[in-house]
Amino acid sequence: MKIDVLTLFPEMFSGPLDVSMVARARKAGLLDLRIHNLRDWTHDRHKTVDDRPFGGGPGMVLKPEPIFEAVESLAGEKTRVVMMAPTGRPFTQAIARELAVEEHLLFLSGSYEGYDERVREALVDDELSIGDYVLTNGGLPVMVVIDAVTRLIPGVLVHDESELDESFSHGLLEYPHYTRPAEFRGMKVPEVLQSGNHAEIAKWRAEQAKLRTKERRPDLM
Ligand code: JCQ
Repeated sequence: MKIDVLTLFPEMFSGPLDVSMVARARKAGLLDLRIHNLRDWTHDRHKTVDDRPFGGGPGMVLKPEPIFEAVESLAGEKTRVVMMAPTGRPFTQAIARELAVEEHLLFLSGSYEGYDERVREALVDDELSIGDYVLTNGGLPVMVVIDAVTRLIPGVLVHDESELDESFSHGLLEYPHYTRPAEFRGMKVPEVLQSGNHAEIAKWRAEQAKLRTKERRPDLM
C-alpha cells in the first residue's frame, strides 16, 4: 500500500511511524509512506498557506491553491483522499478495514480553522474524525488512522489471530488477560485460566467480555 500525507508539520511524523509494526511494514516493503510539506506547493516568497476568512471572524483558513496543486501532483486514478477533522464521520475499526484494502491513500492533515470548503467539495473522498475534541492540527489523527490501517495490511500482522480476537472485531471489549506469576502481591489469577479446560476458559472469557462491555460501553451492545 502507498500512503502520502500532506501536512504543515512534517517533523511531527518522525517518531510514531518509525517504530513498532509501522516501521516493520515499511522495511518489509508492505507500506510505502511519504510525508510532504504543503508549503512545497506555494509559489510566493513567504510560502503562504492560509488567509483570512471571507465574512470575517477569528482564525485563518487554509487557502485552496497549494492544496489543489499538491493533490493533483500526488493523486492518481486509484487514490482515496482522506481529510482529518472534528467535523468528519467517526473513524471506526470497520473504516480501518475498508482503508486497508485500498491501493493508495492520501491524507490531508488540517489546521487553523480548517480548509477552504472547495477542497472538500472537489478533492476529498472521506472526512474522518477520531473523536469529539479539538486538536491543534490533524497530524495526530492522521497517525492514528495510519497506525490502525497498517496493522490490517495483509502480511503485516504476524499473529493473524490477534486481529480476530481483539476488541471491536467481534463488537465487544476484550476480556482480561493474565500472565505469570499466578499470584502477585496477593492478587490471584482466576482459577479457571489455570484449569487447562479450554471450553470453560472460552466461556469465562466470553462472559467477561460481555460484562465489561455492558459496564463500560453499553453503546456497543
Ligand atoms: C480530528 N478529532 C479531532 C483541527 C481544524 C481540517 O480542519 C481541522 C482539523 C483539525 C485537526 O483534527 C482534529 C480532530 N478528529 O482536531 C481543526
